[in-house]
Amino acid sequence: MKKIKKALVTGGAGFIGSNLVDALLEAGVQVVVLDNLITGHRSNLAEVLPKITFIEGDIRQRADVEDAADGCDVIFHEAAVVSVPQTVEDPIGSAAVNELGTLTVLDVARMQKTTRVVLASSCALYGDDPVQPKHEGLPARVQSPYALQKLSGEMYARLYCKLYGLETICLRYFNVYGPRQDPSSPYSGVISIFMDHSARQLAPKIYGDGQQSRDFVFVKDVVRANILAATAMAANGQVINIGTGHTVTINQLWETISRLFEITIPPCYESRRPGDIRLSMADVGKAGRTLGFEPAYSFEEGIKETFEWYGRRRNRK
Ligand code: UD2
Repeated sequence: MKKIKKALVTGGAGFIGSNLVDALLEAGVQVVVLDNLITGHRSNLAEVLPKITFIEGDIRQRADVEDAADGCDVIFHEAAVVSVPQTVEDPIGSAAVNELGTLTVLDVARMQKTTRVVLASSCALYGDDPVQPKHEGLPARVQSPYALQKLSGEMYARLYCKLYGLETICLRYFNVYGPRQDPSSPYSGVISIFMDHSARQLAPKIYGDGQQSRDFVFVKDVVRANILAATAMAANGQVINIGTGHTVTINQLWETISRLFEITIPPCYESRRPGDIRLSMADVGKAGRTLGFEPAYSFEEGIKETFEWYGRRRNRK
């Protein structure tokens, strides 16, 4: 595939989407953002607004997607209801976004002859499969509406690839963290919550014994994987894990973050979250083979950059 000329980022005012917008602009790509600003923030785009086309609209509205996708050769589909518990509370409302919204994006891409769609999927599909590391050949073990909705998006993507020749790639993100992750909800990513609590000198809650571990992948690596997925020939029609292949326990995470903030606050241990997964680690072999992707950020480097961003954010307030 040739260089990207014009790209649409759905959810471009969100955490991952806005980081992707920055990288696309740096690469000289013309960028359109479609975001309904329900969980995204205009402030995430403050510095780039004059350089992009921003459309406040919704992926559930076909006309909004048509308007935004006009003339784009690539669509990065990041817009979603991203909270697993929120999809448990509202399976129908979240399906309208995560399933029908995704289908609308794919269908508009088909009609407008967009070359390629890169979709954000999730390691949630693996559920509590005990196999480690998780590889793409494992069957889906759906434990939440969120996982089912992401699986449906993947299946539609593959179908559109086969039926209509639309190039599609699904990236299964592991636990993404970094600048602009919003810590404001109890279901926010654990790193954003721990950063926020440390900055305010508050004890964090650790659910369970803290020995559960996650494959934390830095947002700038996820962005790079997206750009590779948009351009790599071998990626068409594939589902690919995006993680690091390494894990960190939640106890280690708090130790690392509290050391950076130079605080010694013991965490409050609470009961394990229902359905919480014990160990989640990505097999990143396929990402290497098909995208030439390897994470550039070690956990320490990513955490340090995230820490610096939360510090700057606090000073701005
Ligand atoms: C992540 C994704 C989710 C889905 C899922 C797939 C995020 C924010 N969520 O959920 O979208 O893809 O993976 O399985 O990336 N924890 C604490 N204290 C806190 C918050 C969390 O101990 O204040 C623990 C939590 O119980 C869990 C771990 O930290 O064991 C990670 O929690 P999370 O909410 O960041 O992400 P996860 O893996 O539940």
